[in-house]
Amino acid sequence: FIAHEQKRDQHQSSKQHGGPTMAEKGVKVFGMWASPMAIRVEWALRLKGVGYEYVDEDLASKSDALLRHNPVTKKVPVLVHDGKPIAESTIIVEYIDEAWKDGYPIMPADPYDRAQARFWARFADDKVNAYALSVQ
Ligand SMILES: N[C@@H](CCC(=O)N[C@@H](CS)C(=O)NCC(=O)O)C(=O)O
Repeated sequence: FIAHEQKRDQHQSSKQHGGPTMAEKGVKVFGMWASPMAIRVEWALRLKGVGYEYVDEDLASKSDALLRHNPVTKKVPVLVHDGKPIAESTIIVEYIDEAWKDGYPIMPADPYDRAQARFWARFADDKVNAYALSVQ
């Protein structure tokens, strides 16, 4: 099964970014090149200097691995860390910030500033979603 998944991932144009260390070994991002939400996750990993494997999904024909890791919304991005999947870009970014605490801080330290950061992230998402609906 693992061999099959590796083959499938290679087929889905999987690339390694950055130099992996012990803790980063199992970091994988399922994204789509034009997805701002997936790019958000890649930026967070790059800010932290975390090496990761990237799997570019064809959203018209999603991989079994994506559907298995995110059976609820079936959307990208999905971060898989040591075999454990996380969906939703803002939740993933906060996870990355907490999991790699020693790297570049992404969220502000102050609770009020954190609330503001979450407000603007959601505001931007709502705008992107409204635009996406209007062009469908
Ligand atoms: N709220 C989600 C939105 C993710 C999202 O909309 N992903 C799109 C690509 S930008 C997707 O996977 N679309 C495929 C589908 O809806 O089936 C997040 O922030 O992660």
